[in-house]
Amino acid sequence: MNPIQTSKFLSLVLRHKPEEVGITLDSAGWVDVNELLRACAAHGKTISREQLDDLVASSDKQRFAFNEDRTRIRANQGHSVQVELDHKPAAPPDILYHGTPQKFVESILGEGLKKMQRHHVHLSPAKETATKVGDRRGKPVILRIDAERMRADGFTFYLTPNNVWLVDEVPAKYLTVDNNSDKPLRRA
Ligand code: HQG
Repeated sequence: MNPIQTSKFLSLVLRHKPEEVGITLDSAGWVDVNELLRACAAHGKTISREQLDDLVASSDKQRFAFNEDRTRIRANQGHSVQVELDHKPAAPPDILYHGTPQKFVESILGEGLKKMQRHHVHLSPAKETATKVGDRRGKPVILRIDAERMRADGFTFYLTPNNVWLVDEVPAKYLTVDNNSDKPLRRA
């Protein structure tokens, strides 16, 4: 597996289907590193400890984290299996962004942003990140979230180690379409 395939496979195992390699995650999403690597190898997906270290260190979005003594690993966010990640509540920036494909916008402006299959709605402090997220599934539209007003109204926000802001939902009244959404995405 190349690093992207390895990252995708570990995302599958550590977020969605640990049973794919016959492991279980603990209640906070952690699994013993040796157990994980043994289980992957037993299912034809050999990953060395060195490859894993490189992946955790270099992942563009810091998808995975080791515990302090580096004996356990988990996904930082994005799970569909039940886990308690213990992200700390924090005060968000005044404005956050969410990128979504055009086809979802009407529904979102009607019923708000829902967490769908994930545990939270994912929001970004940077428009560019939101654009990339929306761009995964079609022409992206950027939504602006009045996070300052949501916080004042009692919504709790959580910050992940990879700078994603999480919230249970965003009711429609806090959402507006960003005017510059239709600018083409500049690709590196
Ligand atoms: C949409 C990836 C209709 C929502 C990304 C999104 C991100 C609604 C989709 C991270 C809706 C859910 C999260 C409503 C929300 N009606 N559509 N009421 N409410 N939606 O993948 O935010 O590579 O669960 O706009 O890069 O797209 O996995 O969430 O389009 O960082 O590390 O429903 O996942 O990172 O899709 O992406 P997702 P997301 P990773």
